[in-house]
Amino acid sequence: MDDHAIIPLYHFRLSHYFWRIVKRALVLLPIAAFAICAPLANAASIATTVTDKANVPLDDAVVYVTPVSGTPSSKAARNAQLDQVNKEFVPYVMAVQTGTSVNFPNKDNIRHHVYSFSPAKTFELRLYSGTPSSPVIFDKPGPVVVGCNIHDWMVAYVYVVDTPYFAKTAKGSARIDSLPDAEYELRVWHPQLRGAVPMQRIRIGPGGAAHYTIALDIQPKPAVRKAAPSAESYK
Ligand SMILES: [Cu+2]
Repeated sequence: MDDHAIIPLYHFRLSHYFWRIVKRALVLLPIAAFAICAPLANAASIATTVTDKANVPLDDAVVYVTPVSGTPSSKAARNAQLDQVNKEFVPYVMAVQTGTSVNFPNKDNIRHHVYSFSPAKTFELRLYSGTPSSPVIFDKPGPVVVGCNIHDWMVAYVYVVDTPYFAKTAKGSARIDSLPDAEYELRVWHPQLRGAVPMQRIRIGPGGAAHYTIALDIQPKPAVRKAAPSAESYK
């Protein structure tokens, strides 16, 4: 054991109290000017930066917040699609709210056989072209690893969350808007995350805009996703 072992798996840093105050002042100025005709918007947003332990910004991290009490009043879109293009799933990671129907259109001119053995959703779409007539309904929260029986390298992740408030990082950044004032649990998941999903309680106030930096302990992404040339014969 080296002394890195005592560092927690993750840490959160509320880094911009200052900006929060400045932004609030900037937001309140025009609102104050128009207070007679417009009520104060009762929603806030959070911005996050997600990196690995070496501070490299990460793609494909799912950031989500769940109210500590009560049920969210809004709902995310209840339909989504996970394409197959050039013998890859697109996108590689997709976050959806519990109850979302997902279509799996095959945009290649060969057949795919899509399946998952994950506890959150076990399903199989047997060898098909085009779009299967019935979507797959993701009705339990958790990670769902999706594969193709024909093309072993094809992999995608559907991450199912019990909240409408989620976003996926691009170049380390993700932002969640329209958050009602409340106390939330902020979590971050990534396909290569080691160990448990980190969680931090946060408090969102009216018109607030907070920024969080999260460093995840992730393992290296599998290097090979494309097929070896010989696998091309399995068309
Ligand atoms: Cu396939």
